[in-house]
Amino acid sequence: MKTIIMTALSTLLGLTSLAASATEFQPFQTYTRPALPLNGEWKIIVDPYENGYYNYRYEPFDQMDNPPRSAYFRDAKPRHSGELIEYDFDASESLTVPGDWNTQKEKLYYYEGSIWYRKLFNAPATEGKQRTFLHFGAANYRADVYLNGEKLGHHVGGFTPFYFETTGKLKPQGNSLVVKVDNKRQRDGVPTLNTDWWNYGGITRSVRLLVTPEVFVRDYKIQLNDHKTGELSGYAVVDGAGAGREVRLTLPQLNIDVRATTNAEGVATFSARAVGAQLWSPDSPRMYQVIVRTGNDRLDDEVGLRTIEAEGKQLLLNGKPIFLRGISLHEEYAVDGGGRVTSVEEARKQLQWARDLNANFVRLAHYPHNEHIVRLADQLGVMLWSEIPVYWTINWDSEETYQNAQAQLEEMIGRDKNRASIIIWSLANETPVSEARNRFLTRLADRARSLDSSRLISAAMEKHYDPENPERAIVEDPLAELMDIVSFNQYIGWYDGLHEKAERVTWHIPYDKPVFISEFGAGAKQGLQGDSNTLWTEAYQAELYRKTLAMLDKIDGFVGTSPWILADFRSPRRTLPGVQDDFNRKGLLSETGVRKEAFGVLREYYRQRALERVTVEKAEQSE
Ligand code: GCB
Repeated sequence: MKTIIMTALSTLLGLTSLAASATEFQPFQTYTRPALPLNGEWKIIVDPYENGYYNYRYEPFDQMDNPPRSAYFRDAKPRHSGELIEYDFDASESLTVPGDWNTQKEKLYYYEGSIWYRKLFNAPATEGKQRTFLHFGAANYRADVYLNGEKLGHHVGGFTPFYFETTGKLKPQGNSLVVKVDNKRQRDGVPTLNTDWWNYGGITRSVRLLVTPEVFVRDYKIQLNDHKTGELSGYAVVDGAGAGREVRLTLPQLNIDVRATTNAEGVATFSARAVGAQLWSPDSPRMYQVIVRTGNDRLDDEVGLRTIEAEGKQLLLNGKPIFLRGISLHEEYAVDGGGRVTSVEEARKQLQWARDLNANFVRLAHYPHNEHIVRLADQLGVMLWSEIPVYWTINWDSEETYQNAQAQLEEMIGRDKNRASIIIWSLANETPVSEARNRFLTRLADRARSLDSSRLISAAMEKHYDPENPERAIVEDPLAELMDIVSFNQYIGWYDGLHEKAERVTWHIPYDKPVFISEFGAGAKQGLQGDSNTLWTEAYQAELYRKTLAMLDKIDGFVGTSPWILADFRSPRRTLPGVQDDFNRKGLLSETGVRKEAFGVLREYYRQRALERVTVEKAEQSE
């Protein structure tokens, strides 16, 4: 991860103990800023041997003082008929950005390796001392970025944003932006070699060029500290300013207009009171306009105000108990044969499917999803769980792996910390208990809390059985002590017996905390009819949902669930011909959005849950 601009937000937040690392990330709120999009057609060269990156002695070109013109990032053309250049972007094929490469060209369906992307563009008009930045929503997994033959830097991690300052580096016309994207899986990577999703490669989210004043609002945070008093606090980070710069925070609909002054690091802190604010909730996702200004720069945004807390075994949204009627989701929209979600429309369709299920909560698994869906969830009133890809068996002993995970956590929180919809940051999924793992996740949990105290921290843990009693399931994990909410995945009836087992199992969960079941499910091929004892039929899956929901209802402190999963999704682990054909079939919908029987089972369960809450609220009001 690239350090582009040095500020010391970590110092402000009292994080001086954090060892300086190459992974420090300085969040940049770009979504609502005008920008020149660099999306659309990019020329590409598929380079499995990394021929454009290494010479024949396997020495990287970009670490040489004068990289030869044979390095692809030089984007060269023969200057005369005797010059040997063995590549040509202009004559090469293309891919669309944003987008995964796997579903754009058949020959790239299983490809794992490097592809070079090239875009030519003219510089936007700038005035005076304006600055420019190249911003990438995400590229999976490693991106090396070059502008006009010069390396800007690199970024590791497939699902989070990164950017580079390009002030003074743009030519008025014909800039060559070259990005080498490499999606080879890495043992020490985050995630590691082994996952249950498709390793979509490419520049999967938008590329944009931003123009800012010399001094501008790079980042801000606003949070509601107390739903009763309306007490708000926050900060703004001004880039290019030292101490003494005035920053103004305005929430016009709440008559909030406060000013603060930056400290030496360019950080200004605010506090205010939102009198009479309507709090954000799924029933009423009220959003308020926010304007952060300094000098001639202005950042516009919209935020919802809400609190989320765990108190004993209860989960409280704005001080009131809430049940999470959830569903898990991968960032994949395969209705049209596609892969990664690339547009607001696709994200909206995913959330619409969740709402059709009467869900009020979505678990964004297993990595940070695109910013569109998070912002739509704010607007639509869908609560979210957002996770980093610390999945299964990553290398707990490697400091580099840790720094990578931490950087992805910082980038996720950095981007989305103002989204009311996100109520839970998840640190990990189904990680095996060990000392090294516990140390790793303890560090991550501390880091997450230091960056954001306005959300809950969790991780999807696992269950085991009482050695004396094979039908007594236990959730005990040192990690649970660190979590605000005890979440775990369980597959009774699929990987663990048949669905009738759910009628007998009892649960022992020895924590005075809310309990959330982050996964359960069964595979079903949409359209496959048969009896409810036959695997892969819709009937089996539906019956598993009935029995599992009845079992979960008996768990003390049960505050919600996000079954696995909304729609069938691609995974190379799922090869069974005629049934799976490269898809994990645990969806309640097929990959094209056709409902299976279990969809109706969960929808009805959630309808009842929603009704119960309304009944309780009515009773409270009449007391
Ligand atoms: C799990 C994982 C999820 C898998 C799912 C399955 O426990 O968290 O990523 O896809 O099981 O279908 O096996």
